[in-house]
Amino acid sequence: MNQSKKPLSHPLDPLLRTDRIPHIWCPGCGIGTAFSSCLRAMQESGIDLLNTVMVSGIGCSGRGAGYVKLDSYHTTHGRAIPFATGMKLANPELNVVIFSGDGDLFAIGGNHFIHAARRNVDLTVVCVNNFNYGMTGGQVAATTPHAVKTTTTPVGNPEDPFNLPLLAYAAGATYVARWTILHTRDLTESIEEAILNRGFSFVEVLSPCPINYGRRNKEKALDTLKIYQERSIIKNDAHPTELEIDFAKRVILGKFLQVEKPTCIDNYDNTCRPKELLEEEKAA
Ligand SMILES: Cc1ncc(C[n+]2csc(CCOP(=O)(O)OP(=O)(O)O)c2C)c(N)n1
Ligand code: SF4
Repeated sequence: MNQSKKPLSHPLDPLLRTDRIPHIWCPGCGIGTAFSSCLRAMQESGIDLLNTVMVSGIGCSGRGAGYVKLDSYHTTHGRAIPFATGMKLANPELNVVIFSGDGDLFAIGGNHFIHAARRNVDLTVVCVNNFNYGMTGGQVAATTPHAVKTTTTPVGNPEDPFNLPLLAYAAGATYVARWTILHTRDLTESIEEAILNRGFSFVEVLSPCPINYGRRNKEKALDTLKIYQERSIIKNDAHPTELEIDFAKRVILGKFLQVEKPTCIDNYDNTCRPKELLEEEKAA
């Protein structure tokens, strides 16, 4: 390297642990793009970043927490949401953003997801959905499309995947959106809205894993982006029951839901008694 040249900088450097770069993500992987959108959204939302925490589970996506220069926690596989819930309940002033993979959040961590949504815990969940367990070699996930090949379904997945926005909606989330890593502006704006939304907020990000998913299905990273470009339809307010992903036909993207509801903390006082009981006691 020419020593007289200043090292290249990036606008997100202040939010990155640059000493940990180069990152582990493979060439063509979409996680870096999803991660940049998430960091930009955190920056642009105007929240106090010194009072903001990022939490991830384990997986390639889960590495996000290790690269962000904020308070951050790289928790065990599947446990990002209960960890984040504990932090939020202990310190309601914290902004808590979860950045993790579909395997982490919806397979081993699936139960935590539905209950945090049901309780309307004020968290923002950004899920990188690459349709498989990328880090461990490309096993089938709860999001793998029907008939797709993975290491554990070598002749094709016999099962049907979750429709994640429908699951979030049915469980009680108050903000639900889906974008791809090709739609970076919409994605960034959506994550920003999700961060500012009071309540359980969910943003699904469709993202290529060319190494473990694409390779087995003869789909290079650019092929995946082309599919995102040609088959995605933006339909804000679409009903979550319409949102099954069918890459051969169409994939609906957009912001599907934003509603106001009391959060978990609104419903309890700090002794964990329902607010109604307190009011009755005060009135007595
Ligand atoms: C309790 C436990 N079970 C299994 C694993 C192995 N493991 C690590 S990452 C992972 C899956 C990651 O998939 P996903 O969350 O979709 O993230 P990606 O790597 O695709 O970004 C698994 C099964 C583990 N680390 N801990
Ligand atoms: S294995 Fe897949 S998800 Fe993991 S970094 Fe590589 S391309 Fe990305």
